Amino acid sequence: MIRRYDFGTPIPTDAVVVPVPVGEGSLPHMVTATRGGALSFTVSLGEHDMIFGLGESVRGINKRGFRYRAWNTDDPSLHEGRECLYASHNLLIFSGTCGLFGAYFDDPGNVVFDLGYTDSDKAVITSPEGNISVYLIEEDSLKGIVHAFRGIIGQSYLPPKWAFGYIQSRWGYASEEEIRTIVREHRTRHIPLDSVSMDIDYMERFKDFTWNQNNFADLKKLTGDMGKEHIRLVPIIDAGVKQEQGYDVCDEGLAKGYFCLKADGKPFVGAVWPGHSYFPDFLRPEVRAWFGRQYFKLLDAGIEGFWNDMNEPALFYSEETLQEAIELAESCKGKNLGVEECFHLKDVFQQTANNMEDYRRFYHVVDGKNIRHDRVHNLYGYNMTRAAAEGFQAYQADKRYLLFSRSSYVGAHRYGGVWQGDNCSWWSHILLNLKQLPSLNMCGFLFNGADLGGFGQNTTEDLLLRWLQLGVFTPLMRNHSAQHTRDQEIYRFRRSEDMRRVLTVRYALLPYLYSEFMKAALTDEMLFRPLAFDYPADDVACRTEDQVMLGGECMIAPVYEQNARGRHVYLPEDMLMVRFHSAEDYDLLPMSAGHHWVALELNEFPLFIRRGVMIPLSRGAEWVDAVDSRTLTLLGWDCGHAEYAFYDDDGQSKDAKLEGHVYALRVDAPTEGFALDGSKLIHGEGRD
Ligand code: MIG
Repeated sequence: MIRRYDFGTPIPTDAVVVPVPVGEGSLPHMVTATRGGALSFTVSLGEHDMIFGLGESVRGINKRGFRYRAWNTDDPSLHEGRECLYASHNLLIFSGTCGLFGAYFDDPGNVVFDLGYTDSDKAVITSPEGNISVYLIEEDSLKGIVHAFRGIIGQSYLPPKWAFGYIQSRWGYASEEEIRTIVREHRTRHIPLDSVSMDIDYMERFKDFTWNQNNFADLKKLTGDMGKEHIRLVPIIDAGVKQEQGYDVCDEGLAKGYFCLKADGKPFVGAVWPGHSYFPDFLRPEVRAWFGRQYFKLLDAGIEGFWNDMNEPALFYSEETLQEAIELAESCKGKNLGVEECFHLKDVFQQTANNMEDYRRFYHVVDGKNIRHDRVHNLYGYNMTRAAAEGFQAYQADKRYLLFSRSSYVGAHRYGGVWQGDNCSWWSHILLNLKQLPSLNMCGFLFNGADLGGFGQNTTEDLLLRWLQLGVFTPLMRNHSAQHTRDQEIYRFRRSEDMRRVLTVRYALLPYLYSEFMKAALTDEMLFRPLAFDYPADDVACRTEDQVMLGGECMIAPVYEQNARGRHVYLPEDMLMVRFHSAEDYDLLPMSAGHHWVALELNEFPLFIRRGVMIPLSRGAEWVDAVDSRTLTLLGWDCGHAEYAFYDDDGQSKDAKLEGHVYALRVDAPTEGFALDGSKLIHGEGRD
């Protein structure tokens, strides 16, 4: 049961798209209080109560014990002290003596979630101005709460099937030649590959919807040639539009009044990659329609997928903040600065980026009224994504496009996926990646993935290999790294053959992963779940955060420590371990419930399948379109009469549905149109 409780004048966000009845009386489970203009909601916590949710954020799957903040921020250092990352997903799920309920805090401003940080026995959620809708969700299970929440926020975005292929990316690819080389290096070595991302250097001086005429002289020819190699190019689009006379997007946006304005009615200018830039007011439908149409230029050139960046929006500086800093510096000139003053001076220059004063300097138009940016800050990336998706819809209504964004808010999950921002080549970020998967899924973001191998800092061969072993299971599987860091393409490394073998497993599992993804999206379920969701009565499972459930059948447990030759795994029930070396080479080991030390050399990684069910494995391929999803092997233990509900479709039609697309796969009664090979099936304790 879901009820809505409104406080003040909530700002429309379109996060929730299904009408929810208004609750009577006061908000259950929480004490509501006002302080200054702020409004707080307090939940009293029992000692072992757990709190789930918050989508893209740092720390545990159980969010208890820290303070988080909803404030989409471009800061490429995802350390444990960060209160906010690139996205705001304001869902909390409480479980324990405090009750079993979810609460969605729909307020696009700077909401603070103090989850047992100030007072360990209290969760206090504060809305800065008290204009908020709280959706209270009461169901009898954790899964049920998420399912109900997902039911009111609308169906998750469906990517095309090819988007599940491996994507090679790097900030710095600057020419057609370079892209052709990368593709060749993969193809000649038989390293599977479906796409190459194009980062900002493909543009003409960082101008959105342009491409460099010297280095990409004929983009249409390039996409055509790539198409013959079964490769799609995926260009980046940034939020800021370069200020430049004669640049059509700039001129048109100004003429039509589509950019965010300051209080004096002049367009706000902030500096990002193109230098001085304007910021489209994506909150207005007519601006979204206009911006969405700009994508046609690249769609016409054969592009079928994009990533939207810098849409928190990131600001390097504004003239105003920079001027203040310069004035301060000038006032210091010739003075004998004390330590404090000197540090202050440095800070002031640091703080010209993503400065709160700048976010208070410009306005959006919502329902005909001017509204200051900081009050709707977290809606910006969401509506940029929406603009793109609405553009694709207008371009070709029945086709799925790949789209993923850096910044998001609940609601954006209907229009695109996300990537988890600028991580680093650190082992701890493999674990962060893992923990974010179920939390993102709770909030509707099923299509997601982190920069495999790490974005910032220099990767190492073993880190990339281990991270790919997790990436095998994430819907977006993209190797991406920052400029000036060590080369990170698979073929650069001595162990590239081991990495290639990891990718063969991705493509062999693709029919299964796609099937589970689509079923989850079409039925408002999670692809990845905390163990606590599946085994709520098992306290060890509830506290296990370095393993997550995948789909209806599996559990994953990646190795995330350097030099490890295995790891501890907790099995909440009997499971079959598939220890992969490659798609053709794997061991099947039945294991009983309990604690295990699992040996896993650098070129080995596990997938656990519940006893009594099975999953399909294909023969793989070097690109998605070549994967034969009608010739399958079934893997399982003790599941001779089990059935796998296999979803498959053409991979591109927009109106995907379960009806007519689910096939019951059984070993003893093969489904028509499928070639099944039951030879890998294990029955009872034995193996064949
Ligand atoms: O300020 O486009 O997160 O993936 O490579 C950095 C350059 C801008 C941030 C993105 C990253 C991308 C980079 N961008």
